[in-house]
Amino acid sequence: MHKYYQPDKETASREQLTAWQNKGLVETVHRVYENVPYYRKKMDDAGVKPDDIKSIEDMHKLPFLTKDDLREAYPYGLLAVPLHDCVRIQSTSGTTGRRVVAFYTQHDIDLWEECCARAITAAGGTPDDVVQVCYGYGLFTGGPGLHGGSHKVGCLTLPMSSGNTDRQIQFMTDLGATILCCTPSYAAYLTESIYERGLRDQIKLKAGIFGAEAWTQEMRHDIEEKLGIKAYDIYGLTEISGPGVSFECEAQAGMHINEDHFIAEVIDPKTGKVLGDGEKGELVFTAIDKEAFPLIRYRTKDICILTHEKCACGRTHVRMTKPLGRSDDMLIVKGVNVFPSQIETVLMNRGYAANYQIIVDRENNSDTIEVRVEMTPEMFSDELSTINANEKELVADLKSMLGILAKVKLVQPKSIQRSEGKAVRVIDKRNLYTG
Ligand code: DLL
Repeated sequence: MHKYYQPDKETASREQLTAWQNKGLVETVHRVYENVPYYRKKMDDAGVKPDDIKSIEDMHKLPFLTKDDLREAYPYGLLAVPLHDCVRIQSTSGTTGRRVVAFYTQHDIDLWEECCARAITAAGGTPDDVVQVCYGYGLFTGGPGLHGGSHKVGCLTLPMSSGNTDRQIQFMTDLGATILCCTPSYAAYLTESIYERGLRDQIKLKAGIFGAEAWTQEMRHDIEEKLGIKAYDIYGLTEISGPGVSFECEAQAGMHINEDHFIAEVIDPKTGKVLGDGEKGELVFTAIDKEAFPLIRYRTKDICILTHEKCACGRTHVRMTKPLGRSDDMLIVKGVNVFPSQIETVLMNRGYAANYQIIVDRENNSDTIEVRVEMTPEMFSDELSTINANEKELVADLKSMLGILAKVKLVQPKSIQRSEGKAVRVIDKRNLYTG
């Protein structure tokens, strides 16, 4: 029944996992050195030859790969097989510079979909389930990845893609969707819309698989409670395959990284030094059994913590925390590091929905930060004095969370634009990185 709970792989001993990783790493390094001139040069420049890599103990000798490398090598420069062998491309949603394009052979697609199938199975999915996929289809990996995973598990798959909320809710109720796959911000929006239409009773959902953007525990609990489901986090990135690089199990205590396919390291983003379990740093991945686009020591910019501690579910694969921020999009406001997730925590703790925007600006050489958040519908009819008091309350909470003063503006319900994909939470008007 649970075809994609694969105990032989997912509960393999550490010795077995290490043996697979050693073999996969050595083979991959030799293969890319021979087939990819860009890698050969990178390794030559770093003074490392394929024979220097005998096991994962030698990983630290290999140079890191970054998004800049991908841009430089765009489009075919990192391809490790003839283009003729590829059957698909996917691409990131990047808005600056050249897009990142990832290539897949049929083997790579199967591997990726298997990861997504494991995620769906870990969320309780079986062939009896109806999986509604409202991640975007197309170049974005969200739709195609979960879609393929759902097929592999044998679920009835509703390939909705993003948007058209009325239609989403109609199919959800008419066809009795039991598992919802979308971004957490869209899940929050769908929840709100289901309540508005008075359709909560007609929803049969039991689980949600939400990822592709940061979300807090508070947001998880809110969605779980309102929809009566269990909400699972799922993580991934186009460069490594897409969603399913890691996923949550029923313990909801970190995401298991599919270690039989990907080696994970956490490094100090400044020095590149490899950090141990429990230490916070930048996540780095090496794909050990991909054919077309096998990235080695790819720096994700996602900040997180790994743990090899035993998980209650029995899976042995290492777990990562949800990304705690990005080493590159962390905001520095008045010299203080600010993560949008901290602001979200404050808002959710005070009962606001996750409809907010953070606007950072600079006036008279001094940074300003303003948080716009929608009033709850009850508040909308309150006196101005009450609204002012609520704003003041939030200012105080934010001050104690962030250590700096942030302006707060309560705006009318529904006035912040909803997202069907990844929400745009931060508007940084300072243009610190241009010119
Ligand atoms: O977002 C793949 C994906 C699709 C993951 C659907 C999960 C579900 P990219 O567009 O390449 O791929 O963006 C990758 O998104 O480096 C993280 O910064 C962020 N991200 C992905 N999953 C999570 C998550 C897809 N669960 C980038 N929590 C990554 C927080 C996430 N951030």
